[in-house]
Amino acid sequence: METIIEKIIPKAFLVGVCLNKRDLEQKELSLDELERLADTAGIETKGKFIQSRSKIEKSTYVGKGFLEDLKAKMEMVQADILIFDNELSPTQGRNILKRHEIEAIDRTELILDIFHDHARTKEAKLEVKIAELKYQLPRLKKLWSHLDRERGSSGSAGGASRGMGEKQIEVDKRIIRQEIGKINSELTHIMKQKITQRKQRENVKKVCLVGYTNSGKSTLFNKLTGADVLVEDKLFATLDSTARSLELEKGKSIILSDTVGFISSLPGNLVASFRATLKDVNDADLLVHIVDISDDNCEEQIKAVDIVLKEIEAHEIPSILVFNKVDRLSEHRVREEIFVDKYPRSVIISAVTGENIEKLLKKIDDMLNLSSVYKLLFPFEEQKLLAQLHDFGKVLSKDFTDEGVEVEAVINKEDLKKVEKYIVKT
Ligand SMILES: Nc1nc2c(ncn2[C@@H]2O[C@H](COP(=O)(O)OP(=O)(O)OP(=O)(O)O)[C@@H](O)[C@H]2O)c(=O)[nH]1
Ligand SMILES: [Mg+2]
Repeated sequence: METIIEKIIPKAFLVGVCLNKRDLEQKELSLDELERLADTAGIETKGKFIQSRSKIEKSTYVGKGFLEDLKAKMEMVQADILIFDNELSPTQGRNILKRHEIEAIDRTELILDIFHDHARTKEAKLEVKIAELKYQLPRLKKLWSHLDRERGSSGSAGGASRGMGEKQIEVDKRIIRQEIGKINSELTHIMKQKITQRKQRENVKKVCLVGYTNSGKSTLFNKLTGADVLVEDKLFATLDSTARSLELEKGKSIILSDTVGFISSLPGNLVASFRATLKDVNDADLLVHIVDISDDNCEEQIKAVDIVLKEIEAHEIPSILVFNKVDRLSEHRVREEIFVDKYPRSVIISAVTGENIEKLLKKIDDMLNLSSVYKLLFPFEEQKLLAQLHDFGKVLSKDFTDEGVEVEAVINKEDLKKVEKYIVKT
């Protein structure tokens, strides 16, 4: 007899909070992104709600009445979970379940779930495991509180009245910490091996593709190197790093890497756990920052990527801004015209049609050969030139002193003549 296995797709309501009316549009875009995350994780979105309020409700994040109302609506469409577009504290998650009988998860848990499913290499799997364990640590209570209830314990800490659940939590916490320690040493071992491999190709310049998830990094990587890294219209298709040699011109090769994409409000733990995978970013001589120009939120995405680059201390590496998917803009390409003016140092390409790829390769070559870091001292009356430097160079630091403004910046040789007289000899 044939058995039909019905795949049960979890159904969810998505919830965001808006504390300031001016942020409403941004919150809506963020909820749309959460819906894409849910879809990637195999969860169907049944409704999206934003609650406007003046401050966060400490115990349940959103208000009691709002939760009751949501619960009724969820029952009507048989939605099983509530996904919050922000990080819920362990207590808030617990309270929502206990007081309203609603299973609530947050953005972080959803991202962790996707990372869990998409990790392919041993390194990425270990990194995801660490992030999961760190996420679990403060939330263990949820799993064991039933022990206290069953034994009628008051659950108060200390002495003989201490509940079974509480003891179990401590044991578990110790086990989890030991596990994290073990995985960390395994990762250190893998990283050491990688360093040895890298030393052998030290004299080759390294270029790394970075950018928001789904911006087209892997598509460009495959196009340039002939590799077949997985490309998907889903978030976080790539979770590991791949490196390939690429010939810029005859006899002149670089190493190009494709790596995991970033997203706004990327959980700190996750970034910290991905040190080994993100090592390709830190080791690069040049970063190629890919942006999806067809996404209405792309300027916010640039900012989100810059925040993560700063977090992993890669913000001082010279970079090229590349707007991708220009083929998706409508006929008049108004946004392209605006961005050419607004980001004059950027390159606008299509990784699919190949438009402007040659121009990008030339730019990569120029940047690798020609840019270096310079120390400059600008007299106060040269403010205009200093403002221009922000445009044609990459300002790393700025210090106001008695003599003028001390600046450290990455400057292309072509532009150097504009500020040459202010270079400080070291
Ligand atoms: N129209 C168009 N689509 C593109 C272009 N580049 C990438 N895409 C599509 O965008 C989606 C995401 O592409 P990927 O290359 O997987 O993006 P990614 O930046 O590697 O994404 P993650 O690995 O998930 O961070 C896929 O459906 C691609 O086919 C482009 O230039 N034009
Ligand atoms: Mg990718």
